Amino acid sequence: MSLTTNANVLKWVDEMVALCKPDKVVWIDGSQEQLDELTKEVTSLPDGDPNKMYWLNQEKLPGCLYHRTAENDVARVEDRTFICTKTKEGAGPTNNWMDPQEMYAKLTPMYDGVMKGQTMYVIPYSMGPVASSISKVGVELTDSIYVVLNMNIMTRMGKAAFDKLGDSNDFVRCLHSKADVDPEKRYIVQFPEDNTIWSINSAYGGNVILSKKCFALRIASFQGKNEGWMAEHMLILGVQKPDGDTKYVCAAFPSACGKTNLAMLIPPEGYLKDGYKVFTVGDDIAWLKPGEDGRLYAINPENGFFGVAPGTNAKSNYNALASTMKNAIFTNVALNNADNTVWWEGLDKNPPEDATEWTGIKTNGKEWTAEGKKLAHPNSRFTAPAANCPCISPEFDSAAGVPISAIVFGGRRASTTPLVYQSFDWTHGTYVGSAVSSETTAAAAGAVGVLRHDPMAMKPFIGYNVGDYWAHWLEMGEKLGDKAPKIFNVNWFKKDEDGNFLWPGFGDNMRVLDWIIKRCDGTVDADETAIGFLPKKCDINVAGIEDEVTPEVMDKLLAVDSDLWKAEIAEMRRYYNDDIAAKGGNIPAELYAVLDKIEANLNK
Ligand code: OXD
Ligand code: MN
Repeated sequence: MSLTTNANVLKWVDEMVALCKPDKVVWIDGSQEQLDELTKEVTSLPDGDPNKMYWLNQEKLPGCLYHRTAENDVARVEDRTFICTKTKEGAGPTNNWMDPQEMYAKLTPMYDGVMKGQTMYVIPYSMGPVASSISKVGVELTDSIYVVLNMNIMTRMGKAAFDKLGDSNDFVRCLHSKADVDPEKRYIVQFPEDNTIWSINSAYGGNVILSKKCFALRIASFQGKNEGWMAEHMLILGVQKPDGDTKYVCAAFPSACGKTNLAMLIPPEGYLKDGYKVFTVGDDIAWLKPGEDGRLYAINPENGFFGVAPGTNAKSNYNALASTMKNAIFTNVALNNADNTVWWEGLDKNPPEDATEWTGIKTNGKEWTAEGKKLAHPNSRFTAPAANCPCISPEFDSAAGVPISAIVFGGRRASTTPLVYQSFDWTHGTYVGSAVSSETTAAAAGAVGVLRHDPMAMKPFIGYNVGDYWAHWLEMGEKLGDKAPKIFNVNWFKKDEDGNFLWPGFGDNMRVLDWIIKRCDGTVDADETAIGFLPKKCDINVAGIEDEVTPEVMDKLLAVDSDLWKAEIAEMRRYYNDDIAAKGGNIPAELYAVLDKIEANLNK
């Protein structure tokens, strides 16, 4: 029975049913009974069925499930991801593009009859607290129970989303079919002008939880441009000071730069003693909108974390690990067969002797067969409810969102970029975001240490032309005026001449957040340099780590090497000209002016 009388929803569902031809249509109301029934069905599938999910040890991991995807289906597929706007220019130089009519014509035969013999699940969901005016509704149609159960963790799923929508046509139409999980026919397609997403031939989280990257970043960034708000690949955290005042910060880093760790940071002892607390509002995505008071407010549109498991342990991220201890779904990690729990590289130093590799092969814990000799896939994931997180913010469900004081960009840079600096103003901050880049690590295939541009950490997620996206940033800055958040850049990864990291990172990043917040409060001075405002050496609190971060080390961390920066500016000019402007991106003149200004500063 349908859960809504919304004519737009009913018409679209009818059309998609006529196309996909499922045997049955089930409307997901979000009730526990229905979820229990679906869980029973998916865990009762025979071993070897690719859709099967498994119960884990219900004493140690209550409510937790396990799933393996096909070996060819373990990550997002950027080369098969498209932005289909009417013009190629609309998608711009950072996206794959195809004409929408051509793409519909290509994909329609693939969806024709694809759900014969199967059930179509209709999933209504709200991105963001149901009561928030910043939130938006999506509806995902899928033939996968794994998707339903993931969406239940990652979004506010169920009838309440339809109640929020009412009769409106403002919902994102998401169609997913796992089809044959054929990598040659895998497509992840956004049609921003139609509020539509079509995903086919994948059953892996990032390609099928369509609320996440597809809606909350690609479609939402396009909506934000048209409606005067922003969808960003940013964590949101709150720092509560001893006097009780909480300042909120958003931060955008490319992958493998510790975004989830910063979002869930545990402050160093001295800060804890003084009464500082850090709260997580979000670990991946922020929707930002000016509030009635003219400040910029953020909500986390998601309701859970879809985190990378390897490397997560009680020391690197206690709060993330704690979040996975109940009602979570683990995908492509390894199994410890001795007690039916999970394991991944970096959880501890003791791989289980009786293990099942992520590929499903049982091993003796010594001779592993999977490529790369890892028990868990390097991109194995946990899907965990945000409510499990010990440091979840009391404002997590706030309809108004939280007021943002600072926006922080960062990347992995062995040299050039100092530990932290503040942009001169919003326009310069927009430039700093456009210049986000990171050096590749051994975690990804290909050469190590190669610089990759990843503007605002949004390169794979901007749902329209990157030049227009930068122009939208500038417009937002103009609208916010002197109420705009201050914009900073951080680099936790600077190295000395011998290749050793100079900064301890993890919880000690609190010391940098502390300076950032003091800058927002106007309680600390800074040195004006060619590239922005830098901390005075004595203003980064190193109490407790003086042996490691000596004054000499701090000098290196805060150094601005003029030759390296001239090379950086030259590379940015090349990037703007060759990679963006020459390929159809209109770069706002204001950003070229920033390049000119910094260059002139360096030549002074
Ligand atoms: C993610 C990503 O999974 O950014 O969050 O790739
Ligand atoms: Mn992400």
